[in-house]
Amino acid sequence: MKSKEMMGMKKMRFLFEVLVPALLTGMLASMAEGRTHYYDFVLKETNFTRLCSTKSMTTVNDSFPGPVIRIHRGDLVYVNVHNQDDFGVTIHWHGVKQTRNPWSDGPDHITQCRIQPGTNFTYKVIFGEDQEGTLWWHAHSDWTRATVHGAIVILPTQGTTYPFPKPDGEHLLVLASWFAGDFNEEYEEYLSNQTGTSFDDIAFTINGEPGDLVACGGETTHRWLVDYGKTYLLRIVNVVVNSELFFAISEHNLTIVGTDGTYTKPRVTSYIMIAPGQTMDVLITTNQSLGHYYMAARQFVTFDPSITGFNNMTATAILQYRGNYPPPDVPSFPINLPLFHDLDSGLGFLSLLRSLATPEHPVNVPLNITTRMFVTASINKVNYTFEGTEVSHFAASLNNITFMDPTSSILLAYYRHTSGVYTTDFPDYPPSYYNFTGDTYPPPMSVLATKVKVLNYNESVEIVVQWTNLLGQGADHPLHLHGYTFYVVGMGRGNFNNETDPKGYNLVDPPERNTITVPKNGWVALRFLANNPGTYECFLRDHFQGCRNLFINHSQFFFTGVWLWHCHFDRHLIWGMDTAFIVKNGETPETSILPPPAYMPSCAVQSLIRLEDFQDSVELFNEINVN
Ligand SMILES: *[C@@H]1O[C@H](CO)[C@@H](O)[C@H](O)[C@H]1NC(C)=O
Ligand SMILES: *[C@@H]1O[C@H](CO)[C@@H](O)[C@H](O)[C@H]1NC(C)=O
Ligand SMILES: *[C@@H]1O[C@H](CO)[C@@H](O)[C@H](O)[C@H]1NC(C)=O
Ligand SMILES: *[C@@H]1O[C@H](CO)[C@@H](O)[C@H](O)[C@H]1NC(C)=O
Ligand SMILES: *[C@@H]1O[C@H](CO)[C@@H](O)[C@H](O)[C@H]1NC(C)=O
Ligand SMILES: *[C@@H]1O[C@H](CO)[C@@H](O)[C@H](O)[C@H]1NC(C)=O
Ligand SMILES: *[C@@H]1O[C@H](CO)[C@@H](O)[C@H](O)[C@H]1NC(C)=O
Ligand SMILES: *[C@@H]1O[C@H](CO)[C@@H](O)[C@H](O)[C@H]1NC(C)=O
Ligand SMILES: *[C@@H]1O[C@H](CO)[C@@H](O)[C@H](O)[C@H]1NC(C)=O
Ligand SMILES: *[C@@H]1O[C@H](CO)[C@@H](O)[C@H](O)[C@H]1NC(C)=O
Ligand SMILES: *[C@@H]1O[C@H](CO)[C@@H](O)[C@H](O)[C@H]1NC(C)=O
Ligand SMILES: *[C@H]1O[C@H](CO)[C@@H](O)[C@H](O)[C@H]1NC(C)=O
Ligand SMILES: [Cu+2]
Repeated sequence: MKSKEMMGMKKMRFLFEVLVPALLTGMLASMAEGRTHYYDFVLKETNFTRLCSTKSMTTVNDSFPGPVIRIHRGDLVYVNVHNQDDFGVTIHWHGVKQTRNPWSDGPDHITQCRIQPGTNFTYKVIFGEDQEGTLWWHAHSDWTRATVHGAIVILPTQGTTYPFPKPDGEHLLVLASWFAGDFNEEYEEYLSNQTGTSFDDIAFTINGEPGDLVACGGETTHRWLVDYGKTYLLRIVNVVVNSELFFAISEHNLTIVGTDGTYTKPRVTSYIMIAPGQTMDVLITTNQSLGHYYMAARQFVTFDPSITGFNNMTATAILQYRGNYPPPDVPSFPINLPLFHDLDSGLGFLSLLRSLATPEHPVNVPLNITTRMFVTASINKVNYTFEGTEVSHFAASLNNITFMDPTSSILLAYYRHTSGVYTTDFPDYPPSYYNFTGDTYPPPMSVLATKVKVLNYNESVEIVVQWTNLLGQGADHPLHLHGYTFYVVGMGRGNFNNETDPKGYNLVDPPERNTITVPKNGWVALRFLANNPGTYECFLRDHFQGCRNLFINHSQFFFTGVWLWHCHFDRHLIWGMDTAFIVKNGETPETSILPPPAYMPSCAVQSLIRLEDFQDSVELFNEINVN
């Protein structure tokens, strides 16, 4: 019997149980979480003409650089990646913290298998609450990132503003590599060459164009039109594959206000040094005579050029004032752009930066360190047996461990002949201490292994990374950490002294980065709080063994992310200068990894795996991740 009363009660209950909470969460969500954006990325081959020749290359939506993701702080992003190319790819959201969500972090075979040709996969891109400024996205499989990349702009939360006077306009510059031939062919060739000297960027580009100073460059040089008497926010991203760059604008100083999606104290400089993986937000005031001014980028070379050679090409774009004036024959060139081998300008620039450290943009430097690591970063050699013959090969290492990765490593051939299983004993200290920056050193042979480091939730971590001169061949190493930003509390030349150097740490306003250069002949000290869980466990319907074994031998499994830590020179990455952090879950659901998405790309070539079919796996996943 339906009485009026009951109907009324039902209505009330509906109101209170459904509508009111829905309204409330709706309101809260719109206040706290911002908007949700959906992007479609279509990955396919397109012809591009540069340096007098045409080649086909893979880009997103036919654009080089690719589309910009433009959001406000606190927004959520979904990117549906449609792979219409003929090889598999993954996409990484560089610098995005992906809070509790390593599922969408992207590195090939570390957090996912590739999105296979003809399939699509949707990434959920979760930014850290405090991230604001400029980041970027790129492919994270092979070296496809050379052409598959784009910027991410994070504007202040709706209703708030920048920690500096609102700029009159803004502009984006993506500094990239240009390779001569077919990318994949070159990569294969590189893998097969035992020296690894054959494959490097042959030119650099600014917003896709190498500029006036190269053959066939002039017509399409990137131009930025500005008005006199304004202040612009310029967002600069270095997506180059194997080089750090100096960048300057003729007769215009740059005021640095942000790096890697965080704000810095304003610093006036006539040039910047920017490593692959880094972003920099700078203000420029257009108060010079009406005219054309070059914006120029050239390589900062820290390796021995007699061994590897180097790309001495300078990429240019033009800053052009609007107005009526006779155009100059040639724009003026930035005389402050440092020369290729200027180590002092490189290191000097790094020590310039400070966090903003205001109540709105605070620093939270861990002070009570619970995990300490001292890690050497080296170029060295490894020997392994390939088809019965002992082969000696260039490699790179962290604490003398050359990370074996089943796909991106040059050691693939070796790997296929072993049953590698990852172990959690990545060493906290190097096996021996010597004069790291000296001219004599121990045998430059590292150990091939897949070792990762385990951190408990909320551990306060300090890592000092020491550059070494093994083989007499070290360059800078721009190390990038996934899932986190860290504070750069110290940096110096020579060997790190663990008694005196910590006394000089900046624990007040150290810069916050996701990528930092370990300087040639020097060291760098980093700190972060391990509060973003990422576990490395793989699981199969009825198997649970080491992931590496599974990867090689089985097609149907999935695993979630550890946070990769690696050199952002891809040449060093494929030589094994990487490891990963497992960060365990905290004790509550809010401090644990998010549940897996409904689909992940399958490691079998054909298709996606429907994770929901693996009920027992999900249970296993939950079990594994309790601690
Ligand atoms: C990329 O191209 C697809 C297909 O043309 C389009 O639907 C999509 O909106 C484009 N994405 C971006 C970010 O421009
Ligand atoms: C790309 O250029 C090559 C020659 O360089 C040509 O054979 C091919 O048809 C072009 N492809 C497209 C899609 O235009
Ligand atoms: C693939 O794209 C379609 C729409 O284009 C979407 O409905 C589907 O969810 C996508 N699949 C995955 C796994 O992201
Ligand atoms: C750039 O800054 C330096 C140091 O502050 C100053 O001496 C110089 O005049 C500035 N140049 C321009 C073009 O503003
Ligand atoms: C141009 O602006 C910069 C930054 O505000 C300032 O330091 C400089 O003195 C100005 N130069 C001229 C010529 O007005
Ligand atoms: C760049 O290097 C090439 C080859 O070593 C050399 O011929 C050329 O003069 C160099 N150019 C500049 C600007 O240094
Ligand atoms: C530092 O951390 C350790 C381990 O978590 C704890 O026992 C100690 O009380 C902490 N010290 C301070 C000063 O917070
Ligand atoms: C490594 O292999 C080379 C030959 O490729 C050999 O000369 C050298 O002695 C080997 N080193 C070690 C430590 O096995
Ligand atoms: C380490 O080697 C460098 C370069 O040869 C030298 O200048 C320095 O004095 C050495 N340090 C020590 C402690 O021997
Ligand atoms: C690295 O390990 C190898 C093999 O154990 C050893 O021969 C070598 O001396 C170690 N290198 C350093 C720098 O400790
Ligand atoms: C400090 O450095 C010395 C070598 O300079 C090393 O022997 C010692 O183990 C280090 N101590 C710690 C706590 O890392
Ligand atoms: C690298 O190896 C390829 C063969 O795979 C060869 O054609 C090429 O000349 C080699 N390049 C160098 C620089 O050794
Ligand atoms: Cu490196």
